[in-house]
Amino acid sequence: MNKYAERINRLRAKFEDSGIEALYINSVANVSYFTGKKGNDCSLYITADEAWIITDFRYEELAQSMSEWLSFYETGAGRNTLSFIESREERKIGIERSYLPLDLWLRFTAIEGKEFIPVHGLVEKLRDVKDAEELELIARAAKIGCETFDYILGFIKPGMTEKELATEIEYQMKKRGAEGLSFDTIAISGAKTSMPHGVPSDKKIETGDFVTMDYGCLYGGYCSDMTRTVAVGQPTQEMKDVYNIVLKAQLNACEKIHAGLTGIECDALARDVIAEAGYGDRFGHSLGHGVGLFIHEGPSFNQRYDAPIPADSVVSIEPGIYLPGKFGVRIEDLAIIKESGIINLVDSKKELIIL
Ligand SMILES: [Mn+2]
Repeated sequence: MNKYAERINRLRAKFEDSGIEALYINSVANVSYFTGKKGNDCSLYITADEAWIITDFRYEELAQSMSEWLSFYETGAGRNTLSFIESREERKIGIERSYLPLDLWLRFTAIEGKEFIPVHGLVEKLRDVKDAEELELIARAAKIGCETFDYILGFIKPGMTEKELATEIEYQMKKRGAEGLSFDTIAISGAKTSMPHGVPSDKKIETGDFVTMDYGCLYGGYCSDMTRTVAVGQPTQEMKDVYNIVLKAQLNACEKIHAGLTGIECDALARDVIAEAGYGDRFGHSLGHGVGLFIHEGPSFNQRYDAPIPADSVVSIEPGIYLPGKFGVRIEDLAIIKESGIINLVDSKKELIIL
């Protein structure tokens, strides 16, 4: 049995607890998880003993290449998702509450004799734990990010704009084999670094600025994510002090996180260091998020995630301190979580770099 069929079986094992006889899957990442291909314009329908891919003529060959584990329902000429669902015997059909378009929900629920049950996180929970091949793809994506950082240190110069820097980061990742970006590149400077998700603009990088770069790429469909903050020219004492607090928090988390701790406990490993230094209210986001087919998935390091973090999940470790009107610092690595600790996929230098 191939790994996609195995994944489908693991999903089926959850049907009974969810009170469903079938699951309709239309989120691109979740379709990708069961097909191994980018799941655009395709949806899946999984029952206890059948698995269908629903798509049109353009994807005929692709769908047929999956015939080992997926039957193909070709849409077009009066056949569509609705007619497929109508033709099915299952009565209790799960839909992905976070992804089903409202339009489809309205059409589905107009079908008589069926009950549509919104489910949440069934596939996502499976995706939290990565297999060896997935870990390899994420590691490769992360390595492209690290190599790009090495290159970009020699590229940053006062007078260039944030947009120029962001564009170069993206070009360098693609040149190194990335097939795309895992999210819009953040490259911001000076006072703008106090905005955790600031957008690159025509602002020029100036001597004395912090520059924060938060970026990642796609490789084999999987995401990477990393952040570094560097100084261009001599930073002030306050900039150095704040940087070193974030660094201390980040290192403490990297050293002590392991599978089995809850997301709350992991988050506290960094948050407590920042709070003790007096900046607790200036670290307003979570410590980390899962990364995989999506840039933000499970599990999470935050102040609410009270479940144990599973081994072989991949999570970012990214504390920050943000001082409005002045500057911000964030340092982010990406780690495979193991029982014994983490495997850090980002090996770029973390001590303050002054260019
Ligand atoms: Mn991140």
